[in-house]
Amino acid sequence: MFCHQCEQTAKGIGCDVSGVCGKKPDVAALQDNLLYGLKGLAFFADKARKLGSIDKAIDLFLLEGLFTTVTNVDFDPARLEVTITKCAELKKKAKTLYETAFKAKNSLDAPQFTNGPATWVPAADLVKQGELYGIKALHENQDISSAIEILTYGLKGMAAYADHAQILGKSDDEVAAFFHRALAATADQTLGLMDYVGLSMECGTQNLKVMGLLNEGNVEHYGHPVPTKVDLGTKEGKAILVSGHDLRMLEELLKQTEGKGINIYTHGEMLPAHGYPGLKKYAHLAGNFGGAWQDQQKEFPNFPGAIIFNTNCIQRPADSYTDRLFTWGLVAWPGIKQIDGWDFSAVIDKALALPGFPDAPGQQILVGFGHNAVLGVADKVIEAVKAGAVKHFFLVGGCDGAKPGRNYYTEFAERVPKDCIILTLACGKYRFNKLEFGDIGGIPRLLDVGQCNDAYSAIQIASALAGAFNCGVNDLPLSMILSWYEQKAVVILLTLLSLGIKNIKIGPSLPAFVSPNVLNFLVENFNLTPISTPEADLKAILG
Ligand code: FSO
Ligand code: SF4
Repeated sequence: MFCHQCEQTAKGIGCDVSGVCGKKPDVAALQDNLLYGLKGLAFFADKARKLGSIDKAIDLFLLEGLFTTVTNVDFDPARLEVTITKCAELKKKAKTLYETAFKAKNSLDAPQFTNGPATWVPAADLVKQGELYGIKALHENQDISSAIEILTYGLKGMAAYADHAQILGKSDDEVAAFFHRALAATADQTLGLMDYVGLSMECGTQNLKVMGLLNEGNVEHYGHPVPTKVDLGTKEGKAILVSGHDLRMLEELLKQTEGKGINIYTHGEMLPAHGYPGLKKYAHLAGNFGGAWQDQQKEFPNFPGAIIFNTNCIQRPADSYTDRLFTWGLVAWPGIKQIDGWDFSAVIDKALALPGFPDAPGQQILVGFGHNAVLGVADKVIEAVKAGAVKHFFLVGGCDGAKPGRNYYTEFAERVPKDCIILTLACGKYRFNKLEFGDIGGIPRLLDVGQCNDAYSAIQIASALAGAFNCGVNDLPLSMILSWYEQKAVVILLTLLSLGIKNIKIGPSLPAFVSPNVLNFLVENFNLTPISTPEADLKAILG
């Protein structure tokens, strides 16, 4: 195996014996095989679509297939084999759609393709077959290979958001067309470096649309987030912990547990759920438990109820809680019970059989500062900037992770001068969201914008501020200090770059899949730089 798609990759180079995430070589090979099959599917789906032949099942499967290969999602070889088989069926369907549409248009048989993913069919030994399709076989040119990887990881990240959006009934045909065209392009040996750079920028643009769709879906279902205090303590009663990102799944669980004496706690990236009126109305949405995803093995043994993951980031479960752990959607771990569909009675029964929590009030933290809430007090914010009470805004956010070096973000937030406001989002906020930051004239100094996909909200806030000050986003007193871990962070970075946002600082380390020349390109065109020390970076920003 060889994988370096995430930040914690072994030695900063690549996982080649086993994944630091827990991905075993057979699972890595199956994921590589699936990705290659998806390229074949995209190849024909793209051609069929260009001839007017569209199939919704193919569009959906492409998203789910890509999301399956995101870090910390699917570790189950048996499930991956089923997914690969489905990929083969749909690829065959896409080929037929293309050939039929071609013949109808040209009164000729469609040309046959004799190499590349177009010819992919699953072999008897899927693991062995997958070993042929690793990233080392992508392209002989290191820079082109790097650019293909950037695009691929961007597509994987966008697929995760597009999947959440479609669960809420939101999809877009232009986005589906881009997925097919861009994924097919990753195997097109006629393309060059700048083609992939262009496609990566387009991926960023499409992802803004996808995050917008997801935001729209969330807001239509649950209302705009409002500032809300979240309890970090516990309430007496049985308990279920929900980890992941999917609000719709949480809503369904809240409905099914109403009146059963079960309290629902959020974990990790589910924390922003508390700010949505349509979710906070459930009195048994009791609070938030634990820190970011990488602490689950330490914290879950102390949760006396059932635990369910609806997306990444799942880690290898410790034995002490495997019997009360469940997965839903695309997340899978071998031997862990999977909830297929929307019936959570197995999780509820498990929670009822476990002791639950006593009453133990704790600290409260504030969430719910999406763009609607922040822009609702825009006048106050603009006034404070004009009066010199607010000197600078920092967006300090992104993913958290286990590797050392992430204390930078805690220290950075602590050192931000008292006349500056910190916007945060995604799981990286757990590095500092329990600290006291106070306020500036009633505006909290720490504003939790939401989940990673709420980068959409942060972009809306930045654009509105730029509008109010009649300048570009790059001219605002705003600096972005981002932390990355997996492929959703990659696509968010592509979105920011596609908007022309410069001077972003990124850490804790640079992606291993970015070649030196591609990195130079990013530095020269966007002044994208690695973090250094909180003192030096703050000094460089504030002067
Ligand atoms: Fe974190 Fe995991 Fe939300 Fe990621 S929980 S690391 S970028 O999945 O998506 O921020
Ligand atoms: Fe390694 Fe990350 Fe790949 Fe897992 S996803 S195998 S940790 S690079």
